[in-house]
Amino acid sequence: MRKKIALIGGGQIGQILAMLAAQKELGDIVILDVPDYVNVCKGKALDLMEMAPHGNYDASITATSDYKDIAGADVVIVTAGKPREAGMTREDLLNVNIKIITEVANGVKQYAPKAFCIIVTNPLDAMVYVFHKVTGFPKHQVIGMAGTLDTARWRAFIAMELGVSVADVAGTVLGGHGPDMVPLPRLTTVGGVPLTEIASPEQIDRLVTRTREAGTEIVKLFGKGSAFFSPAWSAIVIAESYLKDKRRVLPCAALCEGEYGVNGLFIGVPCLISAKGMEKIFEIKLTEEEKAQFQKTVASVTKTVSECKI
Ligand code: A3D
Repeated sequence: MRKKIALIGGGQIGQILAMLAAQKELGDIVILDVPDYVNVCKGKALDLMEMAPHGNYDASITATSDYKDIAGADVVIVTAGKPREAGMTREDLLNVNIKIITEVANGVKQYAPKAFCIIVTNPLDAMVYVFHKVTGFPKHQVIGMAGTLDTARWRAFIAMELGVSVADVAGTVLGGHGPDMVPLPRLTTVGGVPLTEIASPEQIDRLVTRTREAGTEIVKLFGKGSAFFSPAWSAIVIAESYLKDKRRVLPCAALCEGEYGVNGLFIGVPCLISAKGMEKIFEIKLTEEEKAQFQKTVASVTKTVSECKI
């Protein structure tokens, strides 16, 4: 029997998620959205079914506004919410999206209590916290997608700056999904060569800043709405690692209980994603400077989470 993937939210990211999940034949796909938008989602689902003969995939793709239809889903990816728009901070979205995520969490808890849940809605670190609180799911079952995207951006910018293949750039970005996230130049390599040996300090500073501001750079270009291709791919990479037990090590917002000196907070850390879900958090020995940066991002996430009053 095919796996089942429930996409909560069929907007910009949701539609790309559906396309990628279908192309990768990850399973049958159900898109859930609000009643006002469900016909558009039904149209997207039908369009994707009609793409299948050329896309060479077998999958059932449907849309609904009824949580009953996500029953038994293996993976749930949540993009339901309002996107950040120009001039709007992630924190502005907080109150609107808390309400949405609470409703989503209750629906998922009732109909797909065993699903591995990947949260994408912003402000990410707070929304994954709220989802986890409301569902009460074990920590291995709930993850926030942010570091996977932030790291993709970091790698992409390095490849663009140095004129090298992105396939050879390895690195990681820790912390919250905000302007004080922590790219780690010290641990980034290009074909095994340390980044710090082939890029100047000025170049590295520029790359760090661009990565931290990457979401905003796209929001400014769009004028309305936020990035969708790269966030969708990033969530699919996590889902695929779970469904195929690929055991990828990906930076995700995971519930830390002592790791990195953090307690009871979801924050971006390197995670082993296996058939068990978020199987393990890897700890990195940080330098004093990196620790200070990490504490700053933890303080930001703590502030946002405390504003959730949950
Ligand atoms: P958008 O195209 O607006 O899609 C959101 C969808 O959610 C819409 O189709 C809405 O109708 C739907 N929706 C709203 N309320 C509900 C509800 N109660 N139940 C079900 N569906 C609902 O946005 P998008 O796809 O561009 O972005 C989705 C979210 O991802 C936003 O919160 C973005 O800020 C966030 N985002 C996160 C990242 C990260 O890296 C974490 C990156 C980019 C975007």
